[in-house]
Amino acid sequence: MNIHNSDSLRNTLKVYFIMGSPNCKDNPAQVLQEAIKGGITLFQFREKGIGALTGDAKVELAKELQQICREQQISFIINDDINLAIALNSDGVHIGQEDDPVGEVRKKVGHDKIIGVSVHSYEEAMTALEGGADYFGIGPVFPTKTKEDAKPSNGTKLIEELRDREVYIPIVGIGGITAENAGSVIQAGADGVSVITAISHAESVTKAAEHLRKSVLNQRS
Ligand code: 3NM
Repeated sequence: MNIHNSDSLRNTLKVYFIMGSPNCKDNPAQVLQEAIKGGITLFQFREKGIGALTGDAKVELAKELQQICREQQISFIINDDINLAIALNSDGVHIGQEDDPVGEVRKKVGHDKIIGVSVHSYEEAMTALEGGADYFGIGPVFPTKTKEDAKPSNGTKLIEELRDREVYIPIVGIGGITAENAGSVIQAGADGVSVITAISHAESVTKAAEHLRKSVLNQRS
């Protein structure tokens, strides 16, 4: 996307909601609409875990959620599935270390798309940066039960290390983040927070998103 230091991407990353059907108690389209009403700034479709949809059903849900994002002018990012991201012309993709190298993904999706990369060390961060990542996802900051193969939580150490070493790419923290602890993630140097459970499992999705948004916007990084 070539906007590594752009304020527009930093702002877009502030309240970053991720989900797929296994994360929702209600209909995912309704959960997304309520989250948007509460002020999320970006959405990632991540159809993973027990009961995750596959094939046509996954594609149909992705299209439905993308349409909602389009109507509400929220960027729509797809987790891992590069082919789906290309087929749907999504605004971007988020990839992990086990996926194709960033440079390969960049060639496939083009320069106008957002590419987010999960990184767990300074070395992984440098490789992703050289490959053309637009932002990093760093976690798990706090313990999480949502990702089965999540690494042990590591607090905000890597976020602080990257900022200390003058790496200014946009960063979001992920893993166990709530409205209560989001402030510490921003204070550590992140531009935004990515959450699944704190919004998708809330009794009121809209209020949870509002609450998280307030916590993030009230902090100065
Ligand atoms: N990635 P919750 S942790 C999708 O550490 C994901 O890279 C992580 O869910 C990482 O907000 C995680 O419910 C799960 O803790 C985040």
